[in-house]
Amino acid sequence: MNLKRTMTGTVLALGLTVGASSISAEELGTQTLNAMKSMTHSNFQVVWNESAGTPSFISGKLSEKKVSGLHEVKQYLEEKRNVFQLDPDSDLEFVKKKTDDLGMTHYTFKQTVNGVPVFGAEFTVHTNKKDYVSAVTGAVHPQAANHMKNSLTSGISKNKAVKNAWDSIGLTKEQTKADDGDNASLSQSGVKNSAENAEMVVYSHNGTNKLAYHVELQFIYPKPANWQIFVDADNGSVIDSYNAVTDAEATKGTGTGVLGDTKELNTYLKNGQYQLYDVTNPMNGVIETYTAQNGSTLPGALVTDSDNAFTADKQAAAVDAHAYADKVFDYYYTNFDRVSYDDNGASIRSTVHYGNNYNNAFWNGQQMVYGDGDGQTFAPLSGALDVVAHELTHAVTGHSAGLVYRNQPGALNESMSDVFAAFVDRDDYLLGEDVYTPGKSGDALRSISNPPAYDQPAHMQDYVETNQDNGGVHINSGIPNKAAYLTMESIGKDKAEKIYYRALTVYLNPYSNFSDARAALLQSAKDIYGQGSEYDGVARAWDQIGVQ
Ligand code: D38
Ligand code: ZN
Ligand code: CA
Repeated sequence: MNLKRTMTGTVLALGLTVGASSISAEELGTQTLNAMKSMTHSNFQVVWNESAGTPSFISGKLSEKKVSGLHEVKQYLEEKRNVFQLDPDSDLEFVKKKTDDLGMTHYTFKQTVNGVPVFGAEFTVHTNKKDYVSAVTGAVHPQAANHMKNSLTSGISKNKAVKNAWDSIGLTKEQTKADDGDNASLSQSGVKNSAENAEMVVYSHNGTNKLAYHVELQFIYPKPANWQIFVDADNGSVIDSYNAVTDAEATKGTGTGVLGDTKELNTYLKNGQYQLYDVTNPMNGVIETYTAQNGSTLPGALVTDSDNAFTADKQAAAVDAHAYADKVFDYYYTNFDRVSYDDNGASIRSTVHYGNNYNNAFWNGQQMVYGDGDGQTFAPLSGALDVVAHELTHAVTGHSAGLVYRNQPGALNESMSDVFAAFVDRDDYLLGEDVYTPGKSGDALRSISNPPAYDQPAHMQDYVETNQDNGGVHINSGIPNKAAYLTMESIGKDKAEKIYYRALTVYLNPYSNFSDARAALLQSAKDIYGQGSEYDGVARAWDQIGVQ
């Protein structure tokens, strides 16, 4: 990187001579700077290119007399050779002269070394309408001349350079012509599907100057590219290369989930790899899915695939984490206009393959994390939509009610995650049935319709006082879970979810207890539906579990 320094000078008259042989940028800079001070005009501005040891932009009154026409511009440069470090006869090739509508004239040159252009080294002298030099701009590499004068012999042919360039991107010109002729609009426009181009240049890169072929490889198939490749003219190696068509776009892939089902995935093509990176949702961030690399460091590595078909067994957990995170995003967005868990479009990140046979999943305050399960008790936990909904709802709760994760507020927090899991995975009241005990059917981790079947209380008289599990947050959640189930049965899930979402985001707070939850839900029912059957349904549900 070129560090730049800007300075403003009021100048003294000083005489100075500059040696011409090979010197460092720093020495050159000091010499040039001193020489610049000898330009006897006040109030000039300089942008300094430290690595080249030359100014890249000087403006001010830069000539003591009129400079008009190419001949006088060259004379001027000759006179100021100690500043610009260039011999206008041997180092510069005139490119064009243009006078603009302000009456200023711009003389553009390119720097050459023995007639070979220095890549990107354009140099312009600007004169004002009175023909005084008002600016000199451009990036020149005076050291290119110093370093290269004796090494301008090319070891390889242009054809060999082009071949090495194709090799370096792993394609042949034939492969990029695959669709030539098929595309009517392209062939009509005279634009070729595939073009190659090579020119010999002096290339300044990382502080060295080398004779190189600047090879351009431009094509549409197999994907759009504009490769800029610099091949060492001496030994044929690639000095530098980049693709000026940014190789990244939203794509649609497919995948096989934990239960063997096939699904569409929103993916992203970057540098030839498809990523589980979904940019299609109306959010600021993205939905992105990682794999833990060594057990438990988070987030791990973004999951990628070379052909956009995520069908390998080891990809299944990531496929479901990715697809289900999107489903849950859609649930909150379409039903409640909520844009991600923070309602501000935050990225939704998941990591799968966490730990070793880890029989759990969690929200860590920043992202979702899923174990693979041990294969007996659990299949990979992201394989269940309701588990994903449960975890992401912890994030929603954290950014809304903020229920603290202990005792009654903690049990309400847990309950909200189970209840929204039953709204998202809509056709049962069970949690985790799709991944719990893959060898056994009909069981689950919890049930909001029948908490006691899973060792949870379903009535306030069975509330468990314990120091375990943050005061039994996964135990006592059975009580508000049962109330939610009774509400759903009474008024339907469509109405119940509106009431629950409003209570969670409007009326509950970090220290709300079960009675506060009852009051918050009743208030929400009243706000939305008035004091009718919906309100009564909520009231009867909480009556039945013994919370007033
Ligand atoms: C049952 C069995 C073994 C382990 C577990 C449960 C067994 O039957 O042998 C562990 N476990 C899993 C869960 N609860 N305990 C269920 C998950 C749900 C979402 C799938 C769960 N996880 C907690 C949560 O999200 O609230 O509820 C996270 C716990 C965090 C642990 N540090
Ligand atoms: Zn939970
Ligand atoms: Ca379920």
